Amino acid sequence: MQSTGGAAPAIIRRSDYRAPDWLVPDLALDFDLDAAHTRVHATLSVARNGAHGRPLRLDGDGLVPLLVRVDGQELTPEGWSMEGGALIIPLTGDAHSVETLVDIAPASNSKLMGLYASGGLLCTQCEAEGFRRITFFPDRPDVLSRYHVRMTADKALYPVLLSNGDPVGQGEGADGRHWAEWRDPFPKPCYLFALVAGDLACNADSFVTMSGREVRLGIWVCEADLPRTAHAMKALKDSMAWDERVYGREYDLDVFNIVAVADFNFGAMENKGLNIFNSRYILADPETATDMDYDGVEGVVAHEYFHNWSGNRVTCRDWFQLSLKEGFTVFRDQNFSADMGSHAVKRIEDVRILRAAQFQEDAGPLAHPIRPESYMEISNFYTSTVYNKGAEIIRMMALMLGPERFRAGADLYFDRHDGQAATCEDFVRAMEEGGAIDLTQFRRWYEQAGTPRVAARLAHDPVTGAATLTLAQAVPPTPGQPDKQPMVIPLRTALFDPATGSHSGEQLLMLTQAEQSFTFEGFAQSPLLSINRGFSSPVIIESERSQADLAFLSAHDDDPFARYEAMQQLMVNVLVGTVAGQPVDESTVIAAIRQTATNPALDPAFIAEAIRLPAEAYLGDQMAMVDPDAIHAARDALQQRIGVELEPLWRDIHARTQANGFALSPAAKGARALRNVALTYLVASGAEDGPAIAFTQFDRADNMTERQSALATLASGRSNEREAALDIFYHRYSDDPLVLDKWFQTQALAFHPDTVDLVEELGRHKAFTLSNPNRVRALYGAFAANQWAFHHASGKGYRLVADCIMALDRLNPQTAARLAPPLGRWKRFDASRAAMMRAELERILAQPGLSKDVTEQASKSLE
Ligand code: 0A1
Ligand code: ZN
Repeated sequence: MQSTGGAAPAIIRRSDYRAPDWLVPDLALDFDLDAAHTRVHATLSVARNGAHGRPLRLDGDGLVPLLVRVDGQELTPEGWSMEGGALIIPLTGDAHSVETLVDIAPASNSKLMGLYASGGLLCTQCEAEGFRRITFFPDRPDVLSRYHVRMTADKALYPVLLSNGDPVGQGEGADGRHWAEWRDPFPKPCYLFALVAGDLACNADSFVTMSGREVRLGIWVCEADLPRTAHAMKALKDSMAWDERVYGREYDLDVFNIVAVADFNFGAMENKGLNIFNSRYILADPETATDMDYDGVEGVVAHEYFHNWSGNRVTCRDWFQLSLKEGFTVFRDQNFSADMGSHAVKRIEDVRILRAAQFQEDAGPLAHPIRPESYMEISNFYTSTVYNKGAEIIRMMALMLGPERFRAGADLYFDRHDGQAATCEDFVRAMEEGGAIDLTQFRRWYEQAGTPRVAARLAHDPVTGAATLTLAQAVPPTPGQPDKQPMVIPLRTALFDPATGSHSGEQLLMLTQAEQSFTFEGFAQSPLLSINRGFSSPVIIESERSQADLAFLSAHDDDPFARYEAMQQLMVNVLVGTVAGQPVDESTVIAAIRQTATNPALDPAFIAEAIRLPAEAYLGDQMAMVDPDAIHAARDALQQRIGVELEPLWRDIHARTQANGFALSPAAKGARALRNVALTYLVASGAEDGPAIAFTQFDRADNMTERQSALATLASGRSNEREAALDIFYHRYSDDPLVLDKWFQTQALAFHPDTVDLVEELGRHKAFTLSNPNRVRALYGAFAANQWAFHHASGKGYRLVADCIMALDRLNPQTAARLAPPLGRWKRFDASRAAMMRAELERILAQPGLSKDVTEQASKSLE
């Protein structure tokens, strides 16, 4: 356990970066694998980096050196020392061979960092600082080594032995053991090291690269899961082709392997040539995976594959540069998924995620720039800010440069820094030089946290026909950053002339000052403002547009995102008005929904996004003080009203979108999405046959998308069908962990007055376990995102999540820490709730032996 021993954990600062004292050009690792005791013999060729007299310092976490040798000579205990967990060896020359031997215990590694057991497999997770739990090494991303790995293991238990790079040998040993050797010719930081040993079956395929090399592809899973790997394999091949076509980047080894494991802290990991995945992002078939799951598989397979260039060939100098690889790679996977499906719908989904996770983070105590200045525990910085806001920053550069110049910048970046550990600054400079642009002021996006707010005011002069748009930006204060400088905010903008119902061309307005005005000529009547089209900048736009104007844009804007946004804003205005006790006009919203839902020119997938009510948490974000009960009541009432007023439409859509057989085409997915929204409204209408219709959909569905959404609809109600469906679902899928996660998650997300008690009960269910991160997230992660239930006035929701964090911290601090942020939003709630949330954070911090992961999140959350 990472006990803090009472002392405050050390703070690591970006400004303290120093080049490594020693480099390790070559590393040989010899693993004698066994779940209870694995011996790791490491041979490092070390080279002094520059003229200095400092000793070799090898990071270690929980390791005991059983042997230390320098140039073949065993050192006596006086020849080395330990400092914290690190091994310190004074060395006289400039180059030496250093050997260490340690004994580790994968089976009792519950943190899932380093070498651990999952099911019958042995596998590794090294990013960010897990390699030091395997062997003594300078565990930092700017030390790049060529790896030669040998593994020996029991052949019956572990018939398959995989590591990075290409296989170079294998053979039989004594006592039923066998061995394999792998060599990775590309120097890499140790966070990209991986090995897997186990009884795995392979979906084998191949890909011919643009230069004509054949790459052997393997997706390794347990035998029974093989039929569920086809979608991941297709995604991998599509990604390989896409990176060649769009970025000119080719795969570089003869082998590319992916392994799926059940117990994993994050989504997946881009280890060189051996990606290791959370099984939820590999396995998919119509019976067990929703359309969202299929898209998740495609996106994450692509993300990890794209890291081969943006992350592996060019890696990060230090962990403050994390967004260098993550922001860029998210941007790349978002564009890939858009190209594979619908650009409009993908953009809407990505913005929904950004607003739900990143805007909340940026508005709270854990706000940080995409390139943080300091941390206690780097695992806490795999955040939506680093990933999703990081992607938005790259997207803005791509927009300002245009496709050709952006590609020139990317080419320069990859070519110039291939084989190096680079910085965000290196990336920006490559864009400046390759794309011929000055990004001096734009760099503030790397430095300043907080979501900028842009107030937009349009004034019209009927005499001259001029319309003047005044934009004023403000970046709110965030922890450690009270005062902010103006950002560069590119805003795709169009002005609709009410006389013609159209605009005369979109413009890219560059807002660079605190306040700026732009004038447009030729409007007899005051135009309508369509701004931040395509969500061109990650900002909040504040513009006073009437419901009538929004309704017009929701029906006529030719930018699909702006059209969606107009529709959402219409709904937000009604709901926020209702919560504030103001008189509201629901009829405009209902008419706009009818118009959108019946427009034959629109993609059903887009319609489904546009007509769905905004989430309760998003509504909370629009208010200075969140009243979860009032928000729930208002949203519920509007949903019912829409259900009642348009009931025939919902019945019609629900019947019309019934498919004859399952397909994964965009059209079929769109139809299912729309069908599920129609079902939600139909049941919300209170129609007597609503629950029966939902139950029939649940029962007859030939795919998980329809089955789960019918279950979710029933779970938020009080019908007899509710209990029946939950029971049937549980028994049908009790052997499938990924589907059982859905059973927990659906109940934790339900809009039901008893959700908090139900979650407490589910925490004691025999299928619940703290040892599987997916299960924990399915229950407690989902629950904490259910605003109405989590913020139950009794404070019980806070206690449940705090109890879970404290219990989980003893096993898996990384996953425990990721549950803490919802408790840190106390400033946005009434005094009673805020006090209870703070009390839970204090209770967590008082727990003896708390990890630095949870200590950092909980202590910052109290500030
Ligand atoms: N680099 C991975 C994310 C990742 C980070 C840490 C992990 O350790 C628990 C695992 C995965 C990615 O961006 O996909
Ligand atoms: Zn990544």
